[in-house]
Amino acid sequence: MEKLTSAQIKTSLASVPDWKKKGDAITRTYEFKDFPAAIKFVNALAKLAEKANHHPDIDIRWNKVTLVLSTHDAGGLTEKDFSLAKQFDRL
Ligand code: H2B
Repeated sequence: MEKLTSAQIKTSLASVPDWKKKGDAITRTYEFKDFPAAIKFVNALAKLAEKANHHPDIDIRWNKVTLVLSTHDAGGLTEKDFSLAKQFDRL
């Protein structure tokens, strides 16, 4: 998978407005009503991540879940990161 150019990253970021670029990755924090709701979300996203064989870094803090996506194999952001971010936003 090819690394995206900075122009491509700019365009892709516009399609996931709640995600922010942080170095070679994109990140978003989701907030839920409580811990069980946050865990339910994590379980659902884990299925999508496994299906795509692309796995976010996950930080869980009570009702907040922060995801970080990057394509380590490519050394930067690829279409895979944005594809998965979109899928997570639809959960
Ligand atoms: N997830 C993410 N986020 N980036 C990767 O580069 C990646 C991955 N690589 N999941 C996959 C697994 C790779 O290690 C396996 C061997 O396909």
